[in-house]
Amino acid sequence: MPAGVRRTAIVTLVTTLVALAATTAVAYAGNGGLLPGEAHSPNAHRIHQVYVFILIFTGIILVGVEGVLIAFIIKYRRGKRPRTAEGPQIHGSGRLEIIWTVLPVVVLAAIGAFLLVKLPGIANAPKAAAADQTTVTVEGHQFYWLFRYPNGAISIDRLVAPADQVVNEEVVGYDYDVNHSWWVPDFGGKYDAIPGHTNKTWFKAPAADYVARCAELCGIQHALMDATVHVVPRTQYDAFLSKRKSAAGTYDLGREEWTGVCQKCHRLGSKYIGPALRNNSLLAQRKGLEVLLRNGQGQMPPVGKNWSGAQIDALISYTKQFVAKGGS
Ligand code: HEC
Ligand SMILES: [Cu+2]
Repeated sequence: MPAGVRRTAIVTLVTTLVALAATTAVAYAGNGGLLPGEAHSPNAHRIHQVYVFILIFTGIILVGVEGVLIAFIIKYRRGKRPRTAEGPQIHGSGRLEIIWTVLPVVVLAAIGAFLLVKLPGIANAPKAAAADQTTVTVEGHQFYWLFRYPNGAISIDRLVAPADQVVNEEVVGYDYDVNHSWWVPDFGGKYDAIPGHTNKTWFKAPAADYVARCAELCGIQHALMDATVHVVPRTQYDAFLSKRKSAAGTYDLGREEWTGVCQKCHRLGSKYIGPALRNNSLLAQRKGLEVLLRNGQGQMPPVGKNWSGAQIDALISYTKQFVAKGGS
């Protein structure tokens, strides 16, 4: 090999190895390392098991194929043979052909069988008494998550849920909005919030706060479209539900609507995505505000198109404080 070519080969090899090592180190350092973060729900555990199972095969295949490739590159390098020398012409090898046909079939069958065993436990919630089941509707909107509970209570950007019980989620979106994707990494997969189809999933998690994200680039404030899943003991969950139906709960909802919906684009004192809102009389005007929220205006999406009258009342009960008495 001429010295120039050899130098290029060595530099390429070293650069590749350094890049590989650096990428592996970064992958190891972040979140769950090579694994997809932590699992805190039975379905997420099963997804992990499938992930690891497949990782073992793909790992062995990667090392095997790359190992043979490198070994062959070294063993069969040209060396001192002339450039024009022909290699030996080999036709067929019964044993090799059988091995490379049967082995992949066996590997794929093993992965397929393992998946079929695990899949029902990922898709379907375990059977539980009706009293121990909760179903929450998860609505994706620009740029907030809205949760509807069985008693009609509503919260925004913070899903409260009972600990260690099955919580069914029905993820929906609207045709006047864009697509979103509900993702709680600790609970496993991503579920599209799209119009015309309800995506169902579930979790059963110990008491803690879990991070949720919109996993679909959905517009200018997509990065702020995150939420918390606040899992608490059942008694606390029940207390939250009944409080939401009280006057104090209405005010709480109004505050969540302001911080979770309006503040994604508005500030009181300065222009942000939308205009500054302090002393904007609409914040205390039931009719005018309703028209704005249901229809949007210019660059402002119709963020409250499917809100009930009570939801709009809740917002005003909170935002009227930003309008000076007798002011503009
Ligand atoms: C996605 C960003 C976004 C969100 C979310 C948003 N707005 Fe707006 N808003 C805007 C923009 C942009 C405008 C300017 C609209 C225009 O061009 O006329 C605006 C305008 C307004 C105005 C001024 C209307 C006028 O003519 O004076 C009010 C009041 C308002 N928004 C209230 C709200 C409230 C209340 C919420 C929460 C429920 C909210 N907005 C949520 C972007 C947003
Ligand atoms: Cu989104």
